[in-house]
Amino acid sequence: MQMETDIKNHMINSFNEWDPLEEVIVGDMFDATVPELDIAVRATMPEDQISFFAANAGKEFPSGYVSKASEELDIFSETLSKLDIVVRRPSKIRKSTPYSTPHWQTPGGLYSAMPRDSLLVIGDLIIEAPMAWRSRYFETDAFRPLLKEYFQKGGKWIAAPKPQLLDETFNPHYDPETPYLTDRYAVTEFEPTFDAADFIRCGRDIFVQKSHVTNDFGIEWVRSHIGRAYTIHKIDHRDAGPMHIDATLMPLCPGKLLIHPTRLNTIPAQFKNWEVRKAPLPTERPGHNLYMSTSWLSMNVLMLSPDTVVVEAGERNMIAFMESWGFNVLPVNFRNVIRFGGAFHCVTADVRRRGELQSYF
Ligand code: DAV
Repeated sequence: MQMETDIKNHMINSFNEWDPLEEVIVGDMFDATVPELDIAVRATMPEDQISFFAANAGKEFPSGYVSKASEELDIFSETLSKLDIVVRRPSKIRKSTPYSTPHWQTPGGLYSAMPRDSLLVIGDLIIEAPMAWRSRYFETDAFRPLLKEYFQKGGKWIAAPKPQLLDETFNPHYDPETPYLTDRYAVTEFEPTFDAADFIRCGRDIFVQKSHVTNDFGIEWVRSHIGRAYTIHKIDHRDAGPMHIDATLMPLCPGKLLIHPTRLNTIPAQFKNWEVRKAPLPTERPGHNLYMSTSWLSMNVLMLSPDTVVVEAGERNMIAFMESWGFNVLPVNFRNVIRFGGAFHCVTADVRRRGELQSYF
């Protein structure tokens, strides 16, 4: 009994993507800076944005877009607060400062907008991810005050081995079309790298995709650190430019799995008794440039509970789809945030949900 009480009182307690949300970190856009166009960035960014990255590395993103996205993030945060969800924000640390290691230098960082990428929350543990982009080397700094506080209040906190990100980490001959067949990803197996957003949690089962930022070494590192209570399953995808699983495979609640219509080669066997539906087409937004993603961010939703989902207000198909699947939809305007590569799942790290470790399969 004593143990159960302890678990319920943990500051960090988040085993899946849907238990009722109690506390969440929401990212911010402070000093968002265009990242250096290194090999791993090149491999994952939209083709029509490559010249923008090449010309603007280390400079600020167009400030009008940044301030509009900031406003949307603030409104989203207030909306969650009004629902009695505790919202925490990163501290304001400059991103436009050049930095170097003994081996390389870069004109600056990126942003603190997407804690889903840098912080992997599993149960009562937060893991700082060893991210492959040199521009994201210090990204967790802005979250350190929160991480220290969570630790002091009983959470567990570790950082994966800091990668060196030497040239050996990257494969200039990565396969831009079928890396899932040739196994030629932008990151080599020189050292463990992963972005937390390549993992998605369903209690005792965690799904991961190998990608241009997450290698097998990184996946094995996570496996060896989270213990026997969990099983990690590598998904069989056919994404030409994979980076992050959360616009490909989105478990919404026990029994309901949302998938991208074409990116999965096979649906993981664990879901055989779940209802699996393909995401509807995203809203077309002519002239609305997305610097860092496809429009499939329409799938990048956040569950507030097993029956309530946050969807981008302009995604009419997705809203209707979710309603007809039995969910309550909270529409939130995020049209400017999505320019920067993420929607509601990406901009959050759900540190506490009301629930316990279970098996759903
Ligand atoms: O469709 O560009 C976005 C994933 C965001 N974490 C895409 C994938």
